[in-house]
Amino acid sequence: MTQPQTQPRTTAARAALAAQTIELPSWAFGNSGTRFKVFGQPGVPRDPYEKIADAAQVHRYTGAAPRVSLHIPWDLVDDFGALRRHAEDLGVQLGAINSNVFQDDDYMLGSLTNPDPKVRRKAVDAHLRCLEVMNETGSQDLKIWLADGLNYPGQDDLRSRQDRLAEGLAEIYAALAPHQRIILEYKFFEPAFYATDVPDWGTSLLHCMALGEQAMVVLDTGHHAPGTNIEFIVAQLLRVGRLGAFDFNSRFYADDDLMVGAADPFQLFRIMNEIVAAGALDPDSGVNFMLDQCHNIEPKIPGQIRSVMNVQEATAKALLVDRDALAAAQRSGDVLGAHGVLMDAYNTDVRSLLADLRTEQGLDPDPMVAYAASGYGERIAAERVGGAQAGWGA
Ligand code: AOS
Ligand code: ZN
Ligand code: ZN
Repeated sequence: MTQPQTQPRTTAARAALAAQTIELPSWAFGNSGTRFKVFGQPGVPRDPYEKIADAAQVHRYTGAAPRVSLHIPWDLVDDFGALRRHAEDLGVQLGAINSNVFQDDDYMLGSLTNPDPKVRRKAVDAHLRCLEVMNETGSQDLKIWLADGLNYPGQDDLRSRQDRLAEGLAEIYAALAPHQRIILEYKFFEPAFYATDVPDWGTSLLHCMALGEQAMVVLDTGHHAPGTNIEFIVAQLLRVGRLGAFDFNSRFYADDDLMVGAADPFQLFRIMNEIVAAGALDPDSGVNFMLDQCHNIEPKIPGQIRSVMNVQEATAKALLVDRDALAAAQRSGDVLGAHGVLMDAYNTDVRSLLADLRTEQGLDPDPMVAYAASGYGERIAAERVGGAQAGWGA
């Protein structure tokens, strides 16, 4: 329902949406798949330079995706300064650096938690190398996701692994520059199936608190048991100032990494509602809104454009919540009234608001149509032969 008193809220929403940024994953642009099959697509990038060029297309048509996360070593190049300049020439910046300590045979029994001190040394060194890369790329966030865990009870000592993890993280943390952060991701299962070493937000938070102010939790929306109330975790981490970033995606069963907002747009709205309510949408709030997705069967650049739009739509609805009416209804114990305020915002069609905003920003109101009309997809399909795999199923 559009009423005259919604006008100031709409104006404020437009300003907040204009300032919102979403970081893209370099691995979304490479070929990906499941353990059953990786489907190659025509025109996929052959190197990190081409991944950045594709990411820049997403920014070009949405105006909301000015950073690209890298994965080391998937995105290793000889000269990160040159990669940074390449990104800047295309109007984007290099974002979080993701460490990869899960693809060497040495890491079969874990990386920072491995019982063998030599392997732990190698894992810490891999992170120190990531910090060197960050100094060249200008990145602020070192994102750590560990595949560490156990498949069988008794396989290793649960508590000793936490001690080793704390020790490794502390050495990496000590090497951070003052403007840099460790952002520690949790995942409740996979690839380990009995016990994961950082399985939940509590474990991540405990390690971050032991490390210091520059360590924050990453919340990957796909990394929870079915039915988990993710917005509660968001609210809780915001309360203590430790929500460092999101890895946005959708899951139907497990860590499916499908497009954000596809499986449960209402959940995404509820998450963004907590963000808006806490003032954490502000670019200075320290929350990095990232995508962590792969596009196995759909075209990748449009898949990323659609995802950015999905985040924008959920954010717009969260910004339209009538906070005064909600607070009043909550105070007076008006259960259905309070719920109704939230649902009114969720049920608002925000597509024309976002289209108008894009026009105001000099963009095409429909990024999907504009990208399709640009001919970029056909051009890369013709020019690029032998595109690279994303690196892993992501
Ligand atoms: C793995 O499941 C995590 O979501 C990681 O954040 C991420 O997908 C990986 O580092 C990308 O390869
Ligand atoms: Zn993730
Ligand atoms: Zn994941």
